[in-house]
Amino acid sequence: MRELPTPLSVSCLEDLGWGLFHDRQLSLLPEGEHSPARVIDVHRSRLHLVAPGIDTSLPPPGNVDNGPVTVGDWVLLDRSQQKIVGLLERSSLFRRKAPGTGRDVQLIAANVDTLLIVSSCNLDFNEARLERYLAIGREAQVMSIVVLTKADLCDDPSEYVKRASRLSPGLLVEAVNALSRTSLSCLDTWLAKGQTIALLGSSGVGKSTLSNTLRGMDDLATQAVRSDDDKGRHTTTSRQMYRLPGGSWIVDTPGMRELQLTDVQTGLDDVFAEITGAAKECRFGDCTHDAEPGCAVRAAIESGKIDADRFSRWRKLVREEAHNRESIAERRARDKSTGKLYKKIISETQRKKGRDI
Ligand SMILES: Nc1nc2c(ncn2[C@@H]2O[C@H](COP(=O)(O)OP(=O)(O)OP(=O)(O)O)[C@@H](O)[C@H]2O)c(=O)[nH]1
Ligand SMILES: [Mg+2]
Ligand SMILES: [Zn+2]
Repeated sequence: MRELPTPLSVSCLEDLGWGLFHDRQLSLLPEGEHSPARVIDVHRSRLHLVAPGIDTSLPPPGNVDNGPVTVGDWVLLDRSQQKIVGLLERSSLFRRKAPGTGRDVQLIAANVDTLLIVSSCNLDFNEARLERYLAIGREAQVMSIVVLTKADLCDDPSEYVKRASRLSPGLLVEAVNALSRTSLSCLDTWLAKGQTIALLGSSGVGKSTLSNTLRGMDDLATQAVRSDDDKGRHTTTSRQMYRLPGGSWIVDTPGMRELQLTDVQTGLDDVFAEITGAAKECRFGDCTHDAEPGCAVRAAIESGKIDADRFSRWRKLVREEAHNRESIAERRARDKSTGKLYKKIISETQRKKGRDI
């Protein structure tokens, strides 16, 4: 078994981010039969679970990578605390199509309050990639902040901030030096006790560096990026939650090589609101915005109200998302086991209480 770090002691569930949303679900279950615990580490074949008086590592129900449980999840343990018997509904969930050609969905993190989309003020910076992360954050309805690291290595970070700010109205963008705690004080508002923040971004942007600085420790492995293209070396390999000094939690994740979207229609509509808004004014409801008469989107591009590059990126994402969603739905129809664990606890609840969750 993998060696666990020093046991985490939490005095109450609230210390772990437990709140009304999950409490309501628990209140529908028979008292004393299940105890909730939070998944703070997903690593190969084990889930690390923590709750008051519990710090344990158990095998997940099903396959870890594409399985039904992810970091940040609240699971229910049986009375002996030896087995996971249920999964609580999530207040938020990030997911993507699993890398490669398969039709699996990979869950990234659950029950997150704030998403930090991390990129750097260097060659990593890429609008199209940021829009992908933003769509995931908006779909999950969590506050998303773009954090641009390595501002200390850049002559004019404000150029990057400007470019990122244009990606969504009102988007909060912070340029920081991830090695300096003072520079990260702009994030303090999101770090209140019991809050969970997650870091997403490509390899080498400084997610683990930022976690280390916020924790006031430097035990998470970090590695210099390649000098020719600023790409990272995929140093972090597991998704793990760490407690910060003020009592919030940070989820560090491995850098993503590929972020294929699925099930984020609303998120895309939201990130590209100026395009979806204009599309409502097109003469034909099914306008493809190619050559139809009365196309309000093309008119807005011509008048400069909509950026042509953003339109091309939107179109690419909408097609990709629809393709992935459809192929995954087909697969789901064949594989009814997805969501079995959740359904199990719901049906058990309904049977015992005769009520709806
Ligand atoms: N000067 C400076 N260096 C930084 C900053 N952020 C990260 N670095 C450096 O960038 C390199 C990569 O940082 P990591 O924290 O390993 O990046 P990561 O995002 O965790 O990468 P993966 O684990 O591979 O996904 C390290 O050498 C860090 O010291 C920053 O804001 N300023
Ligand atoms: Mg890392
Ligand atoms: Zn149109």
